[in-house]
Amino acid sequence: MLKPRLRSFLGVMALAWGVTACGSPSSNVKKDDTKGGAKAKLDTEIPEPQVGGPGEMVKKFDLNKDKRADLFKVFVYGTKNGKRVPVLVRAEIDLNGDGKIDVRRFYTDDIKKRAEFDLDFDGRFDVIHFFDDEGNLVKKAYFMRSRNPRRPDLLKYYEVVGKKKARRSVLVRKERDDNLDGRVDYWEYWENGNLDRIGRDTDYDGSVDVWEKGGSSR
Ligand SMILES: [Ca+2]
Ligand SMILES: [Ca+2]
Ligand SMILES: [Ca+2]
Repeated sequence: MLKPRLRSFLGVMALAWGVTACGSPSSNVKKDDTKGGAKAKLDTEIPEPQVGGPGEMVKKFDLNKDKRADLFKVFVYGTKNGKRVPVLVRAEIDLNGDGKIDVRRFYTDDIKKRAEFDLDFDGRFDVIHFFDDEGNLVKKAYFMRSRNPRRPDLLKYYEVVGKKKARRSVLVRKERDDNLDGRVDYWEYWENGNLDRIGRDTDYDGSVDVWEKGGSSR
């Protein structure tokens, strides 16, 4: 059985993905729906996340209907077809309702360019996804062990294949920095969904010492 908190978290995640994936951001702007009615009872023990900065407008959404905002859409004014309109630049989500943001998605010209995830809810972002100009995933950077934001301990690279609606991102390479010295020491090369070969830099001088044949089907 799923715990209620986890169920709520999964619900918010599913809803958040649906809402933030919708077309034109300005058409999705709704009134703040967190005010609640007579029955509204705010959990004052945990403050809502503080989202937005100077020049930014924040629209709040309560996706799991617990009377606390969990999705925050951030807009700045831009120009579209000669008109001054709010433009979506960021969506921030508190998945587990602890008052801290766990997912941030960044947009340029309505296309998502980057997404950051705090997978273990400790307030530190652990994974960053990067997208190309069409919003296709091209890279993931993991900071599971590394505390240095410039030095991910794992990178995954993707190639975008297929046309139009069939476009998808396929894993082609993994690079790992096992000894956390900022230099890759483990490589995986993937072809057609299969691990083709592995390279290891066993003396950590930056170049591969041992090649192994892949063979895994995943
Ligand atoms: Ca949170
Ligand atoms: Ca974390
Ligand atoms: Ca290394």
